[in-house]
Amino acid sequence: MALQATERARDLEAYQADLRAAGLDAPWAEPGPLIRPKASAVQARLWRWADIEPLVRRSAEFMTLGRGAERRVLRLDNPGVPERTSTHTISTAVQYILPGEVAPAHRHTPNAVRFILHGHGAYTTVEGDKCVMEPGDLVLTPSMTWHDHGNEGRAPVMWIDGLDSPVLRYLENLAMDTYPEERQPVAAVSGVSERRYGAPGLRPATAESGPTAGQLLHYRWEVTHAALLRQRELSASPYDDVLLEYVNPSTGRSVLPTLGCYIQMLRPGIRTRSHRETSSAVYHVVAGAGHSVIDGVRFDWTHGDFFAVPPRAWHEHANDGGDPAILFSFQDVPLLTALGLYRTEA
Ligand code: GTQ
Ligand code: FE2
Repeated sequence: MALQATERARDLEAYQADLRAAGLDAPWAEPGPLIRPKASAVQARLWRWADIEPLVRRSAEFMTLGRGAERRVLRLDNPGVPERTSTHTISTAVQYILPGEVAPAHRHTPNAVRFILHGHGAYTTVEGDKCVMEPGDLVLTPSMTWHDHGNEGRAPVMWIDGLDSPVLRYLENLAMDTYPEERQPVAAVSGVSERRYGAPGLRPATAESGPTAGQLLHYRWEVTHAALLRQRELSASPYDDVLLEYVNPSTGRSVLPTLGCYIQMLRPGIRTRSHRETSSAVYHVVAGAGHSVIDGVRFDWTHGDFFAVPPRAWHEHANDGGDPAILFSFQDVPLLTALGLYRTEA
């Protein structure tokens, strides 16, 4: 009997060697179910603005913008996630641009979003449409749209970049082109997308063509902030309090196919109920202070901080101050939804 068992084991080893040589694998040879649940590599974590800001400012001592070093960015690195991204689907960075500097024109397959933090007079030109950005504004550079940035103000400008580059990497379609000139030519009138699509409840009735047709590229802080404040006395979500999604005004869909952008107000004293989602998120604290409990761990946050919520992690938020707390977030909800995989659990 024992001899037979060892013989069988030896035969199986030989069989598996034959499988490997033939480029095959027998999952039934390993114990356990065929589809094994895998814990998320994404960690719940907090990045403090008090740590980030001085390091962002110091980065200018070590790098000069130009060809080969095109963006002065520091990425929010989630330990455990390969390729140093903030979640497995979302790459987040803080970008810093000094007065007079130009970040040269290029385009790439990842979709990107910017949320402006500090400084005045910087612009992003998207397909010739110059968007002059102010703090709190959101600017889109959809996949394969040409874009360049510059700072025409008198002080440094900082913003957040959110990209779906991990998704493009996974899909093995990460690609980038450089524009022949440092900057794109700009249209005679700036802020074209905002002029066409920026009025609530109105959209052009005649179809446009071109790479950014039908899209609002620039969402202004005044509009966003007013929309939040108008809901101060209204009933809201028990899980998120007042939560708004930035949408494409032509379609009502998420601003990008993979990444949704959200703005949220936690009213003073609010403590939300815990829930979890199949999606992941990166939050930025625009105003106020409070805390979130993510999978049982409490993270206290204040103005400027960032935190990541892994997929399926229980999370709840609380505003501990006397003023509204405002959170901006990138979430991969649209991607999960498109795949029929978006779920929530209370
Ligand atoms: O500003 O175009 O953080 O292309 C990463 C890649 C920013 C940008 C990033 C980019 C950009
Ligand atoms: Fe870019």
